Amino acid sequence: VYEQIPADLLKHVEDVLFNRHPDATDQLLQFSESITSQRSTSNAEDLSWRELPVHERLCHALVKGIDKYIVEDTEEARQQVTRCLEVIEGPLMEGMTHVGDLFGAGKMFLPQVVKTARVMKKAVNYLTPFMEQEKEQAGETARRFRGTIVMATVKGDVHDIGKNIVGVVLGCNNYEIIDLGVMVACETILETAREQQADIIGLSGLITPSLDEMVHVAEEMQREDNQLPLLIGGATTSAKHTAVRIACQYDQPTIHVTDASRCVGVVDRLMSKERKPALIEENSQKQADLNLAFQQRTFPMISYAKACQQPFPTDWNSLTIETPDMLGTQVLDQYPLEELVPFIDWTPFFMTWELKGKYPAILDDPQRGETARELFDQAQQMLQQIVSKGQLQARAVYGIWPAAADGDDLILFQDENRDQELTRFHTLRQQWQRQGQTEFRSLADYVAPRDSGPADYLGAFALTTGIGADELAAEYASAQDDYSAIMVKALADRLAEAFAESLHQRVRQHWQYGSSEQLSENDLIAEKYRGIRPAPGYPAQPDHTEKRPLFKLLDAENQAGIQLTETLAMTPAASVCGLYFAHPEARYFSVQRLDRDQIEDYARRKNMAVEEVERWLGSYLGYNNRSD
Ligand code: B12
Repeated sequence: VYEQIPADLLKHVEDVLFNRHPDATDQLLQFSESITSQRSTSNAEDLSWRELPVHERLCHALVKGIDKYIVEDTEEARQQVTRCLEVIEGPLMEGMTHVGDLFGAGKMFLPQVVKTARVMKKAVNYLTPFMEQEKEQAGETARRFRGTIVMATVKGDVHDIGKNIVGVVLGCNNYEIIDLGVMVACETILETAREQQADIIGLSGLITPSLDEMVHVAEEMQREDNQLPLLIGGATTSAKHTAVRIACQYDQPTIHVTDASRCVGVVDRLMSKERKPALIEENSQKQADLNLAFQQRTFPMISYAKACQQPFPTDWNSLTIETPDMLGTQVLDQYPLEELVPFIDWTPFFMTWELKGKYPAILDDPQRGETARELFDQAQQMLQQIVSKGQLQARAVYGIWPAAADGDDLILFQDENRDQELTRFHTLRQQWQRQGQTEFRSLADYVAPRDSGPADYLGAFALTTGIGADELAAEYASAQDDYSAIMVKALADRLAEAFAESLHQRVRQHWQYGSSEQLSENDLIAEKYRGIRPAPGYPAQPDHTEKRPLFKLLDAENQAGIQLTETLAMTPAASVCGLYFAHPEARYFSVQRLDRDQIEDYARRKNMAVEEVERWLGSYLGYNNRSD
């Protein structure tokens, strides 16, 4: 960091720090003023574009995302035409097409496009009452959109940043987006599509249980003989899953779309009579290939019994297990947000906005740097506002308990007597034998077994920074400001991860082994500490149903204000929960593929039907559990 300080600034700062001469402080102040005045000259608004004809001004405002003059310019343009639709179809659409082209060609980035959408919305909003009037007078019901898309995050799932981004980008391309929000039941999606005479349905989901709901929507669309194309998107969706599980339920095109920059191309082709057949053909071919690969896949699996005999080994007698200075739960209510800010990992923030690259290097990236800097500045301003006005609430509950491994289960005891079981977590073990693999891990390997001698512990947590996020985002959205609405949610997510990092540090200190830890914030982000905090749903324990005992243990609903939906997503969306393992060699891993023998054993241990376990772990099965 020291090396990154500009030499002139560094000299002034060092002069003050090392007391090099009596007027060092004055000189530093003078220097800072000179920088401020340089900044204010360079930041001075260049208004030369205001001299351009109104047509060009509108285009400029859209491309640059400037909404300051949009209402007055739109009004001026309206005065020059006979019907206001001409303003939309003329200069505004031209501007939007230009933006679409620049985005498509990779010359414009997502944050800029979302800002463009904000300008467009304001213009259209201004014109809407005039257009309604004109329509009434002319007695017409003209459609001004290129197509209508009903979008929803499926039942049980609460995440919508990705869906909202896609909605904005499509809206920018003059598609009408009917966004039904989150946790939307299949019937509502299909009914709305019928009522609104939609052209396409788009589904989004973040966690694996949502994949099943998407299959259900496809089945229902088939049952009602729906003819609309179905788009599938969201973090856990994949081209493979769409081909193998969703598309085969529905006769009409079912297309997986990886990100916002691709969705316009797909939708444009679906809406074009000429280009649609080739897209359908391409998609079917791709899905046939994926299906074939799926049918032919083989996983060299070892039996569950064998895997249990080759765990990650620990010599429990030589391992020192520290005793925590707390047992049971503790609650952090209204945790100060400013304390979380230094723990923020900014790299994923840029990923959310489709700006790939590591922070801080991305700020100097030759292509993305300018957009990244502007986005980052605006994020800082919004973050400062959120923190100073307390617009989000951070709450957490965490705890540490005496614990022991019992086979692949983890028992938590009431107290140090270790005779009364408080709760039990269940873990899954690797069975897929990759080349040279000799150990088959389960999270249970990181806790001392019951009969091994040493007394061990396990921690757990649930936290949120999302209380207030939906309300604040809705305020911005209703003011036609999707950019700020998305920003609020992206920041709430960053704060959630920051809270997870900060809480983990606190727990390591309670657990003694972290009390001498000397790590910078960057070291923390790089996880250069002892111990892990795997979450139900992550690759080491992909079973989301493990959140149920976790929530019960922590009383997370009352203590942290977090609820579980029917498919075990957490609401508010910016929430994380998980377990703490202190084993010095604990590492994150992925259980990858599970065989039937383990699923049967797991179902027995969890007292669940095998079919139910198979449903929750569908994407992780290494065998075909279906008759088709
Ligand atoms: C950031 C993040 C979080 C954030 C917030 C997530 C969010 N806002 O959605 C926080 C920290 C809160 C979080 C929490 C959790 N997370 Co998380 N998280 C991620 C991460 C790293 C990135 C997701 C993201 O925000 N991407 C950016 C957005 C913009 O992308 P997107 O949503 O995918 O949308 C794009 C496309 O998918 C597409 N798209 C999206 N929707 C649609 C719709 C249509 C119609 C179309 C055409 C396209 C489209 O276009 C979008 C824009 O380009 C992913 C891993 C990953 N790399 O994907 C894990 C991941 C999604 N999380 C995961 C899990 C398990 C969780 C937790 C359950 C963990 C836990 N126990 O606490 C919780 C659940 C929270 C809850 N409320 O229930 C798993 C899910 C896998 C699974 N087995 O279910 C992942 C995949 C990590 C992993 N490798 O296991 N998470």
